[in-house]
This record gives sequence, C-alpha cells and structure tokens, in this order.
Amino acid sequence: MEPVLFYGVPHGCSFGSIVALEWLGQPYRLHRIDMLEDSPGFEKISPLGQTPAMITADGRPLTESLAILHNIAARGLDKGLGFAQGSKEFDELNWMLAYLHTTLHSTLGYGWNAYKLADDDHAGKAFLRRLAREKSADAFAYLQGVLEGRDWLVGDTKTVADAYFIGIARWGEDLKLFDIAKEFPGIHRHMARLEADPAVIFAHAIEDERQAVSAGGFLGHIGIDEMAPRIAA
Ligand SMILES: N[C@@H](CCC(=O)N[C@@H](CS)C(=O)NCC(=O)O)C(=O)O
Repeated sequence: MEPVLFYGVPHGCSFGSIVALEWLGQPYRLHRIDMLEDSPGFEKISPLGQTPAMITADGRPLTESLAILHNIAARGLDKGLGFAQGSKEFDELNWMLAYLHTTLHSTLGYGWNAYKLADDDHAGKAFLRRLAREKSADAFAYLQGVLEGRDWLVGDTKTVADAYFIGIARWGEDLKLFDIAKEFPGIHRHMARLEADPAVIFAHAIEDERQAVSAGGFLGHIGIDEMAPRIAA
C-alpha cells in the first residue's frame, strides 16, 4: 500500500516531506493535522502529537523528519534525492539534515516557543525572540556560506535536504525575525529557486487548501479511520 504522510498546518516543518514525496513521484496519500486543534487518534501514530509522521508502505508508523526524509531518499536514489549509505555523499547529506534540524530548526524554534507563553509574559516573549534572532542569524549566516557557489545544499542535484530547508527557512520571515532578501541574499536566492519548483508550489497549495497539481504521486487525502486496517499490529 502507498505510504501516508501526516502534515501539520499552519506552516509545519512537514512541508519538506511533502516536497520530497512529490520529487520522488511514487504513490502516496496525505492526512492533514491542524496543530492548533486536537487530533483524536493521531497519538497512536505520533505519541508526541508532532508532525511530520508517516505510515510506511508496510504499515509502520514512522516519526521525525530526518527518519522520514531518509526513508524517502532511500527510495529515490535513482533520482539523486539521497545517496547510498556508507558513501561520502550520504555522510554529507546526513550532516546537512542534522544541521538543518539541530541548529536551524532549533534556533528558530525559540521564536515559536514565545507563542506558548502567557499573553502578559512580555519579558519571556522578548527574551525568546531575542534568542531566536541572535542564534538563527548565526545559523543562516553559516548556511549562506555553505551555499556560496553551489546550486544545491548537497551534491549536484536537489536532495531531501533542499526539501527540508524550504519548509523551515520560511520561518525567519513568518516569525518576523529577518528580512531574508536583505540580510541573507544567498539564502533568499536558494529559497527563490525552490519556490519556483512545482513540488514546492504543490506543497503550498496543499497547506493553503487550494487546487494542487501533483507530479503524479499524490492519490488524495485519507481519513484516520480509513487508515486503521493498514497499520501493522
Ligand atoms: N523532532 C521532530 C520535531 C517536529 C516538530 O517540531 N513538529 C512541530 C511542527 S514543525 C509540531 O508538530 N508541533 C506541534 C506540537 O509540538 O504539538 C521532527 O524533527 O520531526
């Protein structure tokens, strides 16, 4: 059976997994999780209630972006989405994914955490936003250096790292921390290249519930009850 990806709105990091699935071009379905609402039953697939989560083709729940992206990359070696484990290129891809998650995602995460504080905790919010700006400025600056003279984050083709990047780099402006075009033109250039990609246009349309044109793999959304028989015991 085709895998199912659970993606989160608004603007979850699961965006990258949707893009990667589109690049892969193999059949898949989606399930939408509104992160601002309760999602009964989702805890059976993602115990922490976080997206992305996947039900693999053989019915196993799989959480964590990096695990899901590596699952997709392993099925897309022929397309250059990932590399054979043990190769230099695989190490580079793994390094970049880890950097994007543990540094860029984490530092921007301080900004999201500011929204979890009480409305009147102005000092707490200001502290978290300052931390987010300072730390993620360093993270963006480093990444901009990596991108210098390159078209893609790793190797000579787009990989799952580029897919993950475009889902989280947008937070710099979502959180009103930066004017990316002015402050990080190299990051802006890479974002603009990816924003023109049909898979990224598709993922935006899915998040925004607009008409979405798939490269062919998307078989539609599926309800959580419909999935129950497909999940391995
Ligand atoms: N370590 C997880 C983190 C995923 C994560 O932070 N997901 C966010 C959206 S970007 C989420 O689901 N937030 C809702 C929540 O934590 O309740 C991963 O890399 O997949």
